[in-house]
Amino acid sequence: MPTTEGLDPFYLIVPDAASVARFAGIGVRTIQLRAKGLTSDQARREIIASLDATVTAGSQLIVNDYWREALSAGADYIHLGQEDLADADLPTLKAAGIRFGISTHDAQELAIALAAEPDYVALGPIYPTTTKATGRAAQGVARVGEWRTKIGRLPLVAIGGIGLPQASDLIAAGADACAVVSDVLAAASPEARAREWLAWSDMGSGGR
Ligand code: TZP
Ligand code: MG
Repeated sequence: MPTTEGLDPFYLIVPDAASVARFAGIGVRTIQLRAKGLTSDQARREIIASLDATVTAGSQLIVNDYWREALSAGADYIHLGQEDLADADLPTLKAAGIRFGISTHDAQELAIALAAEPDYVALGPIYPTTTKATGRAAQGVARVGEWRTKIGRLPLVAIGGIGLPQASDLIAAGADACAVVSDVLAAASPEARAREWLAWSDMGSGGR
């Protein structure tokens, strides 16, 4: 399925380079490396290994958090939380041609994100999730439509508690992609579940 600004409707988030390689190897096209608690050296190694895997597979890697290491390792797409924005050197990242997405949870964060001129905006948590303690109530599907209206044509990534049964509704509501952790990683067969998501994406992700 054609991607929106490099994003596949199925946007998988994984915790390490081994997982990036595992899912790039079965054809997942958009993969975020969301590794926590690494030293700078560890992060750089994880990013380089992830890039090796995704470049080989022709997948898009998006690196969460470690923007300095992503820059030095040659990554071309990063994801920044609101807490990362103050620290990130956006002019340097932009000058290096690195694209970036930004997390948002409310209208104020959206305004901050839009001012940074990101390549996508993420909205979450759409549904309750135990994967990340966001401290936020679930946004619900209607919020996706609200964000779509507010951000115009900018790609929108929905995240948080999303399973394949909900995905088409989110696309219909205005999301371009569904970012997913546990629906895939906690499945009895993560590879089989990822293939189901890929089939959904290949079929037009809900007919949009
Ligand atoms: N940011 C907002 S919710 C979330 C992140 C990283 C976790 C999404 O995980 P899951 O398991 O798909 O709910
Ligand atoms: Mg972060």
